[in-house]
Amino acid sequence: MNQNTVCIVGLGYVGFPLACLCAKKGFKVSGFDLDAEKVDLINKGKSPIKDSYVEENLAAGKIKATTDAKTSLNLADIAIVCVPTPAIDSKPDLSFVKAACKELAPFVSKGELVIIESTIYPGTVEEIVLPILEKGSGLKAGKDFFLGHCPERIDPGNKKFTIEKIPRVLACLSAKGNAKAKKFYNSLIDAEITVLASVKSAEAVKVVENTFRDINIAYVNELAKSFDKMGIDLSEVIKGASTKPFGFMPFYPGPGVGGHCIAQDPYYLIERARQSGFKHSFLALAREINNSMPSYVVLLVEGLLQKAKIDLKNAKISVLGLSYKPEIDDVRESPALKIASLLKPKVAKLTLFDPFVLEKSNVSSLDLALKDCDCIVLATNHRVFLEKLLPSFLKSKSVKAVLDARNALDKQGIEREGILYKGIGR
Ligand code: SAJ
Repeated sequence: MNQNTVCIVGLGYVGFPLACLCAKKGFKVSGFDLDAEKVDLINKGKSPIKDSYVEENLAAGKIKATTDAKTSLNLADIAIVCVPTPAIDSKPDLSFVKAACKELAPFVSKGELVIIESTIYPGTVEEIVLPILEKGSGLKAGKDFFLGHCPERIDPGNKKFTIEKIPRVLACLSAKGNAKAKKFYNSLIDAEITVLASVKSAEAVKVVENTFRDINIAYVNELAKSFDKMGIDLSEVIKGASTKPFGFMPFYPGPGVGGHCIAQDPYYLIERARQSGFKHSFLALAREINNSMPSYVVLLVEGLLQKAKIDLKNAKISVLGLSYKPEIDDVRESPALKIASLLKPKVAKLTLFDPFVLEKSNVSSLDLALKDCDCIVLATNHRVFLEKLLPSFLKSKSVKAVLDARNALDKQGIEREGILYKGIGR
């Protein structure tokens, strides 16, 4: 199997770690991407994404990246499509998948295995991908070449579940395709590879597992709003409920849901179901609740400043953390950026600082971020913030109020220093 040439179409957060893993496992690897800068970096043995696992497993020089379809796609025995599938105004956008398949189609050869890893909705492979590949290649899917879906499950920044340790599910149009795909992923992944009965089931798995997360986060976010009214500390309640060894799974309220997975994948399921005549009102409501959290945070900031007798229009606020989750630099759909844009027109001075996202920060250090600041908004619970933002340190910086949008700081200690504190449901 490892004598095969693998071509990864799309060398981003999903495709590049996959290309590194294929090279590490001995495959000949070519990568195709439209971004010449990214291609140039990779050919210099550098990573186009900040990810410690990837940087340690770069397989420097073993990935031939190019922006020219012919030189990469032409040689592939196995082609894996890992292009973005965003949601634009809550609607799925499959334009990148279609474009990638149009590039790939003329180079699909007999016996080739084509796998879509991008998150797609059920029916995409058979109704959208298959016609493009058959038309462009003149070959029959499932007979002349093999076609299927293996949803990506990469978790950026997760050092425990690195790409080769994450179980995968897949399904191809034919039994032969299933066998070839299972053999390929078994040669890469040190975890269970499950073959499902249909491509549509495999397409549904990813949107279901990520929608599961979205509705549960919406659940605790709504609880946070209600417990703020009732004066109950939700973090205490979740801690208590988590002592139940079965039937409960903790999720945590926050400033909203960011990232390119959980914030977007539900729209793929909602839209496909709508096309099929079913309205997912519950899933849509969960999206609304999570999307309402940045404004809720701003409302809490206004209440906090009122308590501190600070006029909003004269307030100096520092938003700490810009990425959508800790220890990464990814700001896609980040609630912190939404909070910043809502606060900006309302306050006298808005400082932004994230050590992982210096290019969007307007100061270069935490000290500078806290200089002459009335109120901090902790939007991303990076470890370095939890270590530094101790009550005594905040006191020393004459911070008057703390809006802890991650319920991550020492509430009692901060209040003991005479600093106002508000969490989310806390
Ligand atoms: N979030 C909360 N409360 C929670 C959990 C998450 O507010 O209890 C927020 C996070 O702060 C973030 C967003 O939701 O803004 C998404 O968080 P996430 O932990 O789901 O992280 P992602 O978006 O990187 O999700 C990925 C997903 N992986 C894939 O889609 C392949 C997801 O399926 C994983 O479950 C998740 O990583 C993970 O477990 O870390």
